Amino acid sequence: MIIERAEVVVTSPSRNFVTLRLVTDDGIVGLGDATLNGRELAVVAYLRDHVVPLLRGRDAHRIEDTWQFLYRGGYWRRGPVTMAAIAAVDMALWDIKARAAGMPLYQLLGGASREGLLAYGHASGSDLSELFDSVRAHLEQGFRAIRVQTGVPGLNAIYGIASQAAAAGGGEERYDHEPARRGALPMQEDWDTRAYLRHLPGVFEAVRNEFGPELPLLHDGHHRMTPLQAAKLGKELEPYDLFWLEDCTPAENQEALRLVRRHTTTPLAIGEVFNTVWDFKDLIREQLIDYVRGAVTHMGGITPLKKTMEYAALYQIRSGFHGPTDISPVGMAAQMHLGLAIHNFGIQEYMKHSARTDEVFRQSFRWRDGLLHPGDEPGLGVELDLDEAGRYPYEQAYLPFNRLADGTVHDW
Ligand code: KDG
Ligand code: MG
Repeated sequence: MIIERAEVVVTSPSRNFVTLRLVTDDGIVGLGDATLNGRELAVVAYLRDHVVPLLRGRDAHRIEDTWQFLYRGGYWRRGPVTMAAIAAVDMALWDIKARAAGMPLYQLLGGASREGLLAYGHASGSDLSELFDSVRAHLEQGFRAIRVQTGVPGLNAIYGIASQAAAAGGGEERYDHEPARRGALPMQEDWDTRAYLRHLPGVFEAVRNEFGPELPLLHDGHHRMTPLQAAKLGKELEPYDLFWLEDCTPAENQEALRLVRRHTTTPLAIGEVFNTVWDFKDLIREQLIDYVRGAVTHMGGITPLKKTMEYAALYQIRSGFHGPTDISPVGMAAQMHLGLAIHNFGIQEYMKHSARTDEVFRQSFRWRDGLLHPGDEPGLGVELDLDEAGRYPYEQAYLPFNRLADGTVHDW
């Protein structure tokens, strides 16, 4: 089975998505997600100029060989642009192989290890009453695990608060609180870690008092604390029994997690900006994390993320694949199949895509009783409607950035 055609489709139904579409000589179509939020066109160029010409004429069945060829053959390894491009090829080839076999992909990955995937949703509010409403709304939608983010007194706009992002969207269709805003320049947000640290433990105390001890609660620190600050927060959150504290420190300095670990038993999740197993290697071996946050789309595809999870399984470390709306329906489907198949699945982040996105990408996944299931259509279970996709051309969009009160740029 030969790859006859390869094309890169850019579409922006509510937000930008980059999709690789491979067609084989017997007419099977495979899809791969290559979306890199805020830097989408760099991956488009990488794919169009450097990868598509290498794919035509290759045997579509040789997934491992093609992955190694693109990774090692490029000489310049790793990095988000390269790995998102390779991820799209890998996903599309798994899609093709599973369609050719007439099976949903999870069957080829070993079959289902569970009925469905526990998923967490994003509750947020600028104050406690808004936050409680948001938690209740998520419970009504069936979520059995909830991420909690709140506004911080004195800060106007911070990561993860839906109402602020919706307001900043200027009345455009709201598709959850996607932070990348359309426009020629990024938005500025503000930050003060001491104010955040004073505020957050009280928020979790209030949420526990209101919603009880059972509900799994998560929180994203979004790379903004120093190691000592993260250690202090982890310790102070212990009474509220978090499912995880995510990205407590910037991921580049992995030694920071040794210090955090020495001071707290709050479980740690990290790695949404990681690109390869090498980024996770030491953290896994030293048991400095509890959850692997990699996304199929940014880790080079299903092939390497499956290997990473097999390595993590040796240390009882589980998956928590990154699943915001910037992972396209194709990328989400790929990680749902993987999550269903592996033994050490932990939880799946799930932000619903917009109705417009769902018209462009027709999907077969199910959402029932707080569990996701990728469905039983052959392949990934996603069809890309090219006519619909063509109605939404690319629009420039940037993620925001942070400044402290004195004007210093800070991690966002
Ligand atoms: O593109 C950036 C988003 O993917 C990121 O801000 C979302 O941190 C995130 C999360 O945990 O979903
Ligand atoms: Mg995150």
